[in-house]
Amino acid sequence: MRVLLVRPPRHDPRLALPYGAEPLALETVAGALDDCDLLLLDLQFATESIEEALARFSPDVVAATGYTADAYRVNALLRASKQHDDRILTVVGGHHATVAPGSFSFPWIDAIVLGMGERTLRELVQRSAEHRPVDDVRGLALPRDGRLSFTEPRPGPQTLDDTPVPRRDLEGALPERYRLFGEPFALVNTARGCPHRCNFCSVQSETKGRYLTKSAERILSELAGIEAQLVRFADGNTFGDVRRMRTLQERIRAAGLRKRFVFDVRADTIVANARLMESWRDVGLEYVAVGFEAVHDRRLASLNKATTVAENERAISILHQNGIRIVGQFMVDPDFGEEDFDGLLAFVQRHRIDLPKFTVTTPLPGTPLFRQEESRLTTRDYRRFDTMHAVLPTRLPQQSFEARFLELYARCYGSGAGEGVWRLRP
Ligand code: B12
Ligand code: SF4
Repeated sequence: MRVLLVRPPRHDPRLALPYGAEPLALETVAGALDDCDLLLLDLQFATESIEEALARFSPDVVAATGYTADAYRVNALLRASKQHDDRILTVVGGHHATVAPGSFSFPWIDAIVLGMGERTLRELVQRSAEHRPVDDVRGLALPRDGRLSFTEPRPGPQTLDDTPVPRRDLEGALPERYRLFGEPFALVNTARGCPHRCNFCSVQSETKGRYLTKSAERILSELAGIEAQLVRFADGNTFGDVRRMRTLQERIRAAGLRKRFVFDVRADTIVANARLMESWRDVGLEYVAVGFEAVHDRRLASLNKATTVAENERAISILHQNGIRIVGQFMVDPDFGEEDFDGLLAFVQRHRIDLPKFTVTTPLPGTPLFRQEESRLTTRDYRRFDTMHAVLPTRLPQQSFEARFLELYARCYGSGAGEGVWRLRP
């Protein structure tokens, strides 16, 4: 069977990320498609069009991924695939497909995969090879006659140790384009879901509230097979199980594995495990991404973040003391006034956050915040749900809000920012 795996292009040039990350979700599902001919079309970087790839590769299956802001483009890609040849089985999976399958309820889509897609996609491809219907494959939403019908839910795994090792060798991969801070890097997924319940975060919905992990042994063997020196753990929350991370640090040290790491860690976890941060620094931890989110306790409480500004500040000083660089994530609320923008910028500068990242608070489908704010949304155009645009009413006039948002990046990085830092265009 011939399977074309597609990642859509970036939808908005404003989201000019400082690097491109490998399409880990597609590499992961590809790991379960042992005896298939696979072609990756990574439209974030590829110059070939979907039409060209379809003509060149003649796939039996086209399988696409995407976030919420990508839904429109994923639909266009699968529509083009169906138009090219209506015998192609068209499949969509990923985060948005899981939390908002209705976005893909169109006749040109045969199957919407809900949740972790390795086993489901494998079964879909097998069915297609045997010319059998897919209607009873577990874990699907099926667009039928303008409505969605759902198959029996697929029970999730108990551990991630049984998941396939991602295929980083796919034809069509563009490793030279996957760079972080200007250098080649690899993404390694070690955990899914999260034990916390921040109301803006959709990570919990991917595992129905459970926290699933790979063991230290499994992570170590995956790391050993990776060429890049720099590794970013691609988890919502890498340190949800601190004991696991202690064991992994010890194993890495004992094995003498020399890599440099980027992790996401919560501020309260850093504060409670300052010595562990130091130990990780000694085995290569260089950057920690922290969701500080806000500079007022009142606001942190309204996000259900379960951290305080004092904890954020303590975490910052622990990271500074250990020489670990900080990727600090902050949410810009549509309700921000001039004084809030000033206060946020002052906090970032005062605390010498190395790489601040600002996003506009966005009620993403599948989150408690979405359910809470749905009636106030100013648009349902998911292209704007990229966390770079306001989709709720702004207190400042919309244009002033946008200008002040962009100014945060300009003030932190200057206008001549190049590869390695965030660039944002108006
Ligand atoms: C690592 C990460 C990043 C990395 C790398 C992303 C990448 N691979 O390109 C970086 C830092 C670059 C990043 C950037 C962004 N991210 Co991000 N990111 C994540 C994170 C933490 C892990 C994603 C990951 O790689 N997981 C590991 C893989 C293996 O799992 P997976 O993607 O879930 O895929 C599985 C299933 O979804 C399914 N599946 C997925 N695709 C497909 C396709 C098919 C055909 C099938 C069958 C199945 C399937 O099967 C896979 C294997 O089980 C998630 C949170 C999370 N825990 O998911 C957020 C998350 C995905 N990111 C999010 C967002 C919003 C963004 C940004 C828009 C933020 C911003 N404004 O900068 C950008 C967009 C980047 C872009 N357009 O490319 C949101 C998406 C929410 C949404 N509904 O859209 C998430 C969920 C976090 C959140 N805020 O809730 N991100
Ligand atoms: S924002 Fe981070 S800590 Fe909060 S629920 Fe999401 S992954 Fe967990």
